[in-house]
Amino acid sequence: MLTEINFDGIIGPTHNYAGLSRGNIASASHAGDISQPRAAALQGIEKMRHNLALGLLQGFLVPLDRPDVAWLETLGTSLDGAEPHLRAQAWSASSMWAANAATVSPAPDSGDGKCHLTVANLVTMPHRSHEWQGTLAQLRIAFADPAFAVHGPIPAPFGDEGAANHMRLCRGHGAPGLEIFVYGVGGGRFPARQHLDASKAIARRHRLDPARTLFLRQSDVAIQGGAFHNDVVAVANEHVLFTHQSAFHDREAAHAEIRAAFPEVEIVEVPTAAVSLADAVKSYLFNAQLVSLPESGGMGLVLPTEAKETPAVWSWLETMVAGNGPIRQLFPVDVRQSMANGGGPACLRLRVVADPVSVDPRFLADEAKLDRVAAVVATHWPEAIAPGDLASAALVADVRKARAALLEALELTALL
Ligand code: SUG
Repeated sequence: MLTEINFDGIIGPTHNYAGLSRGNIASASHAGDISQPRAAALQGIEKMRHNLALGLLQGFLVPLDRPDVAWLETLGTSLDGAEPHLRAQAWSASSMWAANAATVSPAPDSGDGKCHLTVANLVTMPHRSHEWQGTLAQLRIAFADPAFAVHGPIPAPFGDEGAANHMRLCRGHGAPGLEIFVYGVGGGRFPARQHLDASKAIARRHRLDPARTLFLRQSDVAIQGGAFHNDVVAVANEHVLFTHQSAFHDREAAHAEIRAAFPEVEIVEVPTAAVSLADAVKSYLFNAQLVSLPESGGMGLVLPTEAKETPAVWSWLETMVAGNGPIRQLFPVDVRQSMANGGGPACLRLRVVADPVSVDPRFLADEAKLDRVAAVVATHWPEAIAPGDLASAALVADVRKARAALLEALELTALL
């Protein structure tokens, strides 16, 4: 049976705060802080456990081999010789944000009845531009079954940031859906990371029906306000679109296009007067996992704890769940280590609608497997990384050993 499975990026042992993402306010404001990779990974594991307990299906992707020496070699340098900004870009654990791993079109949406995945090229940010090779290697293993078609990246210079700029509306996850690609137009102080030509290329490759595909422009106000991905200001699940008033360029036209293509849509909009864009970005209210709860039949929001700590946001949410709308429950989770780099609960996961039996079981989670992962993390992940540590040969050896131990525990040593 087709079901939604959330694949979370396991937070890698090189997690650090290098201030690498221009336009991502959290990344810039935490630049130079001391990170806590072990605590970060354990927070991510707790989120997976939380969602398993809700009765949701959970998978994961493993951290990439970092620091990426091969990438530095292509730049004619090495870990020892690299300029500090290149060294930091080689060290980034940014593949934890699995929403940027790929764009996924479930089988009912595609012309050939396969679930299509296109690995994101992430070319706008140097530290992310060398993720796709390691991510693609995993996607090819996890989704090797003929039920899937896994594609390489869209060529540069068309920036593609994966599922973070893609939403799907449908009657149920296994039913045909309306796929919405949200792109940005450059020119402002902060870069637009998703290019329209990339979105259109993905739709063609995934053999989507043009009548069930929309390309909507993200508002410049949102991008310049720190919403570097659309999933910072909007999230969809089944027939519900949960969005901030300032998410789309020409809001009325965007809503009209959505309603015309998918009349059953229920748009739950948060007005700027109730929650400012600044509060939405700071609290990551929309970077929530909007999930269909198997038990109650309603929907729930898995939100960062920062949403609870932002008074305007929490009071709006409490009023919403007390009403008669489709979103019935709020589940704050602590992913502060990731949040400090601009990654909330929704950034940490890639949604794939598929029959779980068609997925390589090594990438699927249960409590026992998460116990094993947590034990490896507790033993091998560094407790803290300060910016100056990135020059340490001893730390390089430690993080390599840590990743190898994880891959061994998961029987994924083919990825070593
Ligand atoms: O690409 N942060 C990530 C956060 C990605 C969030 N993902 C989604 N919204 N789906 C980014 O900006 C910061 C790394 C640093 O500064 O060290 C970083 O890459």
